[in-house]
Amino acid sequence: MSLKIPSCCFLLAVALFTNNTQAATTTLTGFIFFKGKAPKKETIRMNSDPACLKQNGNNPVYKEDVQVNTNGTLAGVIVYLKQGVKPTVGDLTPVILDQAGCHYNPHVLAVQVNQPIKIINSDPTMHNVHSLAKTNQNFNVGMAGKGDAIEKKFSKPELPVRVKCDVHGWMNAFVGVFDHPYFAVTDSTGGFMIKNVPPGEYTIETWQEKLGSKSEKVKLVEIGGTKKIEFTYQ
Ligand SMILES: [Cu+2]
Repeated sequence: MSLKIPSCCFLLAVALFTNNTQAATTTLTGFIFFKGKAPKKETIRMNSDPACLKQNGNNPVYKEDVQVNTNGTLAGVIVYLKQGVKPTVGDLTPVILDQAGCHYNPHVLAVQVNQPIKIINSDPTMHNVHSLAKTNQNFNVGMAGKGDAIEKKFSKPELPVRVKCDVHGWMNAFVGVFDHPYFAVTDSTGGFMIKNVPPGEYTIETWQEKLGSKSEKVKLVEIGGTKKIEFTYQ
């Protein structure tokens, strides 16, 4: 005799199962703090190219090697899962690296392996975009003027890949390449959020171009929800 399950019960079971699957992942979120006196802002001298000065309306542009936000946090810090994470392919939507005002925007970028990086030139001057990877294959491309765009990818995990412009010696960007989607870059709020992290034991690590790295072990059991983590640089 076959057992007949009423369709309402079947739907309920599906709903419960789906809910459970979603609940099993965790969102890692928090802030990167900077304690102490913020380093003095350093102006970039762009005098060698009048087009660069003009693009910025002769306003000062500051170095971004240590970006302390007004709320005492740090921008431009990469936060990522380092150990315990299996290679995973997430959303591979292209990300933009803009050369605007003779400055890379963003200064710090994080991508997945094979995620397209659309590099654009928004300036009416020549830039050349030159990667200095140690593990990945490098590129060095001249971009003659406004509206030029190219697309590049990195095929292996690497942190950091420095990108520079040989025309304007001050132009610097850093790219973190990961074989999973569990990373974030802090912005002007100093906050980060890494979604959909499966249960497991991980090392969560930070990278800051001048101040180095910090790490912490996290154990995520199948509780779902949110786990808060903070890091403090001095
Ligand atoms: Cu340039």
